[in-house]
Amino acid sequence: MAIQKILTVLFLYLALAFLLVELTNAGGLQLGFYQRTCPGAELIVHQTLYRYISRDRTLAASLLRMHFHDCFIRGCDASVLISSTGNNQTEKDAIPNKTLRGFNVIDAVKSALEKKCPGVVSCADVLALVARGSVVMVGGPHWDVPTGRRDGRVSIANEALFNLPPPFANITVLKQQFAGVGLSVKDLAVLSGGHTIGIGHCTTISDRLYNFTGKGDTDPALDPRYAAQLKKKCKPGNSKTVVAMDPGSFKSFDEDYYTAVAKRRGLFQSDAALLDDAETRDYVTTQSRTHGLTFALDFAESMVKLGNIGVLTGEQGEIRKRCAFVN
Ligand code: HEM
Ligand SMILES: *[C@@H]1O[C@H](CO)[C@@H](O)[C@H](O)[C@H]1NC(C)=O
Ligand SMILES: *[C@@H]1O[C@H](CO)[C@@H](O)[C@H](O)[C@H]1NC(C)=O
Ligand SMILES: *[C@@H]1O[C@H](CO)[C@@H](O)[C@H](O)[C@H]1NC(C)=O
Ligand SMILES: CC(=O)N[C@H]1CO[C@H](CO)[C@@H](O)[C@@H]1O
Repeated sequence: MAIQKILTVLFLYLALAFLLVELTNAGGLQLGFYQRTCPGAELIVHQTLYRYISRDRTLAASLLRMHFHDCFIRGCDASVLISSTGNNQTEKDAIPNKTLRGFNVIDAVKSALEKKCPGVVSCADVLALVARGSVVMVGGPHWDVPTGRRDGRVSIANEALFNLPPPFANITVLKQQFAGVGLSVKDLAVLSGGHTIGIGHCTTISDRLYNFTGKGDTDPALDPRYAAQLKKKCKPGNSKTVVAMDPGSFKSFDEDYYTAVAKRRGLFQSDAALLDDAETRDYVTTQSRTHGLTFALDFAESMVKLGNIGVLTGEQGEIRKRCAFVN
């Protein structure tokens, strides 16, 4: 027993050491990119973010999701933050984004940074650092965030609609969409664990509860007793109410998500779909059985990969002055 424990700890340390070497220069980004140009940048991000999250823990979930949405569309270039103008409908206006909250937090962080070192820290890096800080502040793992991302100049509503996985996606679609941005099947299983925090709107599961195949039926992949509970909260046509994705601990980053999914209590079809593929199912059941033995480390690793998707570096893009507008 003792030997097993020592080996496990040793393994985790080795994996972490390997990860750090592996990722220090990933994708043209580097750790401590702002060390000379804006000393204390990460501290400013952390302190500003803490002011908001200590008042409202539920913001953490939305801020994590914001980084995910950003990276899936045109890479992590802060295109998710650009406001629509004139006839330009940007990602912010796309349906999946209507439920994002916390844009004001990003603006506050960016203002604090601009005060200290104007025009230096990109909004894309702000999103990456805020996502990490959010997870840490609600009890999740810490990871080193390589920085040096530049901000994009383009944001198109339709791209968000077509490139973000919808909550009714099956496992084939999910694997395709993750592969499309260079993420593995394991990354899919691991990053879905982000649903350990946060909420979903009743509208998102309404068909699952009341009209799964268009015949007034319920998704058979959902535990019937859980479906009954959800129906009490989410009456047909209710668009305002929200339900926790990881009931009991939706404000804390833990590994309970996998237990819920294993018990067929994942909120979305995309959560339930993790049971439809051998590799993702194995990940779900293993994390559930071992109380998330490797989840924290896996999540840290996959988040760094997520944060590397299609980044602009060097002379590409720009450093936006205000995150909602291109310069
Ligand atoms: C695998 C495909 C995914 C799908 C289909 C999906 C879909 C969704 C949907 C529909 C919502 C609910 C929005 C609402 O009704 O307010 C949601 C919330 C959320 N998602 Fe995902 N998601 C996916 C992956 C991810 C990933 C990779 C992350 C981050 C690592 C993530 C983090 C979150 C968080 C934290 C929330 C809660 C937001 C809040 O409380 O405001 N999701 N997701
Ligand atoms: C606005 O739309 C035009 C045409 O689609 C595009 O070239 C331009 O980059 C868009 N602006 C932004 C901010 O996305
Ligand atoms: C998954 O969904 C896609 C798109 O809706 C569909 O074309 C495909 O047949 C589905 N695959 C399975 C295995 O259900
Ligand atoms: C159920 O789905 C069918 C087919 O998509 C649709 O015609 C019908 O209006 C839906 N019923 C309700 C109550 O939403
Ligand atoms: C303009 C628009 O509809 N975009 C929305 C994206 O989501 C944020 C946060 O809920 C709203 O403030 C925006 O209005």
